[in-house]
Amino acid sequence: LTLVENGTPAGQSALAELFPRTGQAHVVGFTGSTGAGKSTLVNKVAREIRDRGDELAVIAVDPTSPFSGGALLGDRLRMRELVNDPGVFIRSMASRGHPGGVAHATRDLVTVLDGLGFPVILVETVGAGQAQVEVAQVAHTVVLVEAPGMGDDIQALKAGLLEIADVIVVNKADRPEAQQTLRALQAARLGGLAVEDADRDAGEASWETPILKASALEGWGIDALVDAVAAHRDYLRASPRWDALRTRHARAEVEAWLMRHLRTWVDTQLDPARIDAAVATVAARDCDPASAARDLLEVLVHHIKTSAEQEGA
Ligand SMILES: Nc1nc2c(ncn2[C@@H]2O[C@H](COP(=O)(O)OP(=O)(O)O)[C@@H](O)[C@H]2O)c(=O)[nH]1
Ligand SMILES: [Mg+2]
Repeated sequence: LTLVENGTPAGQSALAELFPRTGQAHVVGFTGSTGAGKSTLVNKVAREIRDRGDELAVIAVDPTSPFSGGALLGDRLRMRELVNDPGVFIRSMASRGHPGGVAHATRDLVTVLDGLGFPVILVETVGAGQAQVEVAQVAHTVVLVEAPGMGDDIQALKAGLLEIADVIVVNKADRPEAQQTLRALQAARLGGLAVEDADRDAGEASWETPILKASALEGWGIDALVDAVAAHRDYLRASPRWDALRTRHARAEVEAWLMRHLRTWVDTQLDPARIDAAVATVAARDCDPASAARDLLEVLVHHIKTSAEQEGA
């Protein structure tokens, strides 16, 4: 996993070897703001899935920001109930410093765990920015975790998270303010925001995103949440959506790798002196940046072409 996460050649060949065995796992992403209770909830959900008899893996992406340096340890502590269970595999992952970005690294870890035969993989995203939305590129089922008292305008509305949510859960429902959050979310759904049927074929059953209540702290509502996640998986599998998701995920993966290979080419095949020279012409206003970059690209393509010809000769 470390070799894969760091994008090493050994990791890449492991991925290639495992890939044919993947595509079986149900990948469930948990997204939502920091502090909503994702880690606590994922822990309880993992416990419940285990109690129902499935083995599972958990990937927790934690902020590496110096302002929240304790997060990794905190999440590990919360996971404590699970770590002694050999049927559960838990992997914490840094949210920064991956060659292809955090979404890419997450997907690669999912590939490994899927290839190793875990039937369920839970992914907890870092609760900020783009990473919250990107989980939809790897998960079959996206659980949006909301919590009361995080401002009465629903944060997720702004972040575009309601559109990607397959299941919404208002966590911390032990607090009375949860009722208000629930109503706000229901109103947003009535507005049509969370009903996923835009690209649905006529006659195909639609999925109405359920809005649930739970208290991860007190341990209730978990059962219904796991039921909803399983129902969504069954819905996907019974419709062409499972295959459509597979294609969508495959496209995202191929595109991500394409960009990554390009990046590697730029880093290894372009003479840094040439880049410096291009930068100098742009700084001196002798050339505009887009044209300078296009010229470099032509040099790169030419270089790759000639080295391929040399190899062929
Ligand atoms: N009252 C209440 N607090 C909770 C609940 N779930 C989590 N918390 C608390 O909320 C804080 C943040 O939880 P955490 O799981 O780290 O949130 P994350 O940042 O989304 O992973 C912790 O202090 C938890 O104990 C809940 O259901 N009710
Ligand atoms: Mg967390």
